Amino acid sequence: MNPLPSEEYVHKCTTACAGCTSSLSLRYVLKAAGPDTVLVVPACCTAVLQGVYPATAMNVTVYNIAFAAAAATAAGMAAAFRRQGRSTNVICYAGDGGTVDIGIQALSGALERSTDFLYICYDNEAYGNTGMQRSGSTPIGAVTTTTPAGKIDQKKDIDRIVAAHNIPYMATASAAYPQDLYAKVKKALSIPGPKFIHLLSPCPPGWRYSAERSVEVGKLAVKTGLWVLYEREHGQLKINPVSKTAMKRPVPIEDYLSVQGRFRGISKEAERALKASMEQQHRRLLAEEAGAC
Ligand SMILES: Cc1ncc(C[n+]2csc(CCOP(=O)(O)OP(=O)(O)O)c2C)c(N)n1
Ligand code: SF4
Ligand SMILES: [Mg+2]
Repeated sequence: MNPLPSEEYVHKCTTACAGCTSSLSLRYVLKAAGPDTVLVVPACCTAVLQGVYPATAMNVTVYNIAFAAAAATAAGMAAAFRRQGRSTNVICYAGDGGTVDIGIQALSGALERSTDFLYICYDNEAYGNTGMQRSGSTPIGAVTTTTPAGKIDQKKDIDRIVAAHNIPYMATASAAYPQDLYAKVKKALSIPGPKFIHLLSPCPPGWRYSAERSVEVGKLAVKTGLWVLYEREHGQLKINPVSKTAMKRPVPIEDYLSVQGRFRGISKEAERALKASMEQQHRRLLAEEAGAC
């Protein structure tokens, strides 16, 4: 296993909560992207944890933009850079609320117009920055400040929505698997056109577990099969070996749910629905990988 580059583009002075995997993921993303990168960040925790100039924690250019406009902004920026003959990476780093709900229109437009950029959705499964309200990406059964009895709707499947745009590269990843995340960002940035990476980002205060367990929670998400690591390159799906193993011999999902306070008291019905949609996703992905659909 090769060590990741020692260069740091996210300094230690972020204002992120202890154990924040959104900021940890960003650290790996920028190690892969390098200094010739502009980050486009809508309203979200990242817009706060980056700090305020001149005391910013970021060592690349960051463009903060209104919630709904990240992908539209990135599209204009990428077009301007390419017109100037510059290969600067344009990366949107947006939360799940800013992606699956509020920014979805701009995202769809940018994907459809073959924008040469990478869109990363870090998914802490709620509107974290404003106190953990439910988003379209919150899983069924999870308690948030606006779903005190547990969310009654299923998580929106943004990956299938993105896949319907037939973009050249998309992947799922997790900071609990840094080498994999790094390699996927590198690959994405080597491919022209629109790319999308969906990161599961465990969030200690929102998910209600203690900060030192973040990597363990990220690994449990994968080992239970609830978060499947894969990539789809020019329509060819490849599931990571760790997720293949999880599909065959999963760790019980109760092990993932029981370490998080947001699932305390989850109903049997919601747990069954969570399991059923996971199994359906596995069948769909395995069939696609085998070329059966
Ligand atoms: C148009 C608009 N509505 C609401 C807000 C308030 N707001 C700022 S960040 C945020 C939550 C963003 O959630 P998400 O995109 O999931 O990112 P996270 O905070 O979880 O990192 C909200 C509701 C805003 N800035 N602009
Ligand atoms: S609320 Fe969650 S995502 Fe936001 S900074 Fe804290 S740990 Fe990170
Ligand atoms: Mg969020």
